[in-house]
Amino acid sequence: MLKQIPVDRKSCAVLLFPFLISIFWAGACRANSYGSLEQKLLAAGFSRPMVSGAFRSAPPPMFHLVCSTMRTGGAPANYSHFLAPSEIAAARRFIADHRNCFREEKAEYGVDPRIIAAIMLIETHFGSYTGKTPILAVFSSFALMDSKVNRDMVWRSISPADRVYWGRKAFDKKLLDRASWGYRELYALFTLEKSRGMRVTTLRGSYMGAIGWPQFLPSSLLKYGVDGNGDGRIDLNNAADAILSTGNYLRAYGWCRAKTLRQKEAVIYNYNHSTPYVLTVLGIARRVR
Ligand SMILES: [Ca+2]
Repeated sequence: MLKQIPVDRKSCAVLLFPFLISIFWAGACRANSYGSLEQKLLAAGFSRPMVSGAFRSAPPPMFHLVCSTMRTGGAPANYSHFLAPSEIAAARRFIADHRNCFREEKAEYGVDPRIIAAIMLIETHFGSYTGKTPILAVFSSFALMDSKVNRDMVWRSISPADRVYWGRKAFDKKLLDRASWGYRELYALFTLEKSRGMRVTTLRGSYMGAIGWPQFLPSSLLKYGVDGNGDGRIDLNNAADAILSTGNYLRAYGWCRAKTLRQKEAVIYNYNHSTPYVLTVLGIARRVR
């Protein structure tokens, strides 16, 4: 009997830990509303009904997401499974199924269809998984890191090993950079609603706020989004819009001027700052005839 006591305590601790963490975050989120962001967006010229309406239905800040991006020591990204013959065949089919769109894209933007198909294969498997995270909450959670109180909460929630890795100064700098990034994307999101009539509150995407088949950030959607199917709206969950928008993006970053392999790698690197990603995109393109 006596020997069982520590075991029971351990079990209780294991069961209680997630519960206590959820209580902590719930309390933290209640203490940090979106009020400061709403004021900032109002001062930037967005209307009160638009701003208040968007945040009224927004989920609470997702500070656990911010914490997860500060974790260190994970395995590097591995894209090699996208070079499997079944994946190459899927890319080939995608190009064939949308040949008219790709013809239009090639004429307008000049980007190799195999590169666009490779990107959409890696990003979302041609729209199979575009993400279900409410992106308004994603960008807002990062934007709220401009407050020391919020950074303190994240600091206390990361592991001791991660605190040693970052050090408080570098940790603050990283989160302040992410706060600027978050607000920039939030601003783009509200601009999309204002100028294109898109409902920011309903947009969902990846855990880092990327949207649609090609996983554009709102600022990229604003700059490079194209209405490919001519229905009067830009929807990156539509194949034609996604293909032409990606072509427009890559052309803007210099695809047509890129002659050497090194130059082409540099263009794709702008899409995702990862060398394994770039090499996989080019590897898929080489294998798709
Ligand atoms: Ca469209």
